[in-house]
Amino acid sequence: MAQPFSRNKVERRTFLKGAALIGAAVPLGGAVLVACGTNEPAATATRPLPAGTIPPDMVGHSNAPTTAAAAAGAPAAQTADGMDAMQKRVVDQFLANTKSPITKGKGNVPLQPVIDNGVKVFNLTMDEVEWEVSPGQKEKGFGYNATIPGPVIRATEGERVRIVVKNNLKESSSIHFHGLVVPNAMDGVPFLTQEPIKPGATFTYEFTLRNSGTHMYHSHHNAADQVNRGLLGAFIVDPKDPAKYPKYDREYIMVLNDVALGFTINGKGFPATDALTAKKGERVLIRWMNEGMMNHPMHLHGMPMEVFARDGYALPSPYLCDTLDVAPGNRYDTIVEATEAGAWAFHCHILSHAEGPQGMFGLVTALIVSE
Ligand SMILES: [Cu+2]
Repeated sequence: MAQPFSRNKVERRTFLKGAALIGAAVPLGGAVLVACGTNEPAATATRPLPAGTIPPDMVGHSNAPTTAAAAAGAPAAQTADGMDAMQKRVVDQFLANTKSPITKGKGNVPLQPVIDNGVKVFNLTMDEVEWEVSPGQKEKGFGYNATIPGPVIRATEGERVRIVVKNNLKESSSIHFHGLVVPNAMDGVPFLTQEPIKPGATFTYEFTLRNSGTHMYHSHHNAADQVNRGLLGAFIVDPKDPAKYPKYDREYIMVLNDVALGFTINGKGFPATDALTAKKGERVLIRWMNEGMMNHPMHLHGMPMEVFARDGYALPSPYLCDTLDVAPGNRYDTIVEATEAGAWAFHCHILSHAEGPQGMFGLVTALIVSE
């Protein structure tokens, strides 16, 4: 297939337009991406970046401009063509990722409970894990059941749940159920409500789900390191009466994080982030949660988001926006009506979390709407 745009005059807007042309074909046919040459494996070796190319606030943050483009021997960014080639390369990788994963490891997998006397029992472990954040970028992470984010815990308002967790780490930990109304002893704060869960030990949490909504679970021990490294996950409580929740056709959970593993959505940095896909006319539910240490104003091109719940509580007046600032600890429930076909960039608008000389990275994905 011909290049949909000139390589000599590529700028960001053109890239995205090109991505839209390619992306629109993605759900329909198989050969498009191969023709774009995106199937080559990413090299694992990293090369030093040209001096001065790392945004100041990204120094020490490992996933920013160390894109696979730089790693795989793409031209350095000293020239316009060199910079453009690197930027194209990561977009091509992202589009290839919509066909088959370009990194190992996947988080947010639904966790099937075991039923014990009417109680839904969820079994978790806390593990050290080598986590591939973006192609070739492997980090020392911590994960529940060895994934980042941990598995999705999901149940219905009014149900009783038991979470049994074994600590396989070399340090103590605990789990806090962020947003859930629980008995104090189940709140997961070491020395305030429980003893820390020591290495090798198992702890059991049990409570009845009193409030529905988009919630989270995460470590509350050495949290700036443990949560940042990946001890986090989504805890979704569906309302007892489904009529109380807006109708939707597809659902996505978007867990934001930063610093230790770089800027990530669901444990991956662009180009390894999963695209959101929809058919034109569908209502796409997106559940946002920020487990990181910075605000992330998430911006969708092309269509607005309707925000109808914050922290699991229905808003009295839902509102439309195209940029939603998700602060650490916040959750938002939003619906996008997929009225516009194409591949629409969806990214944090603190631009040093999203795009540099080597191309887009970190908190970037796309909503790909097919006809
Ligand atoms: Cu951000």
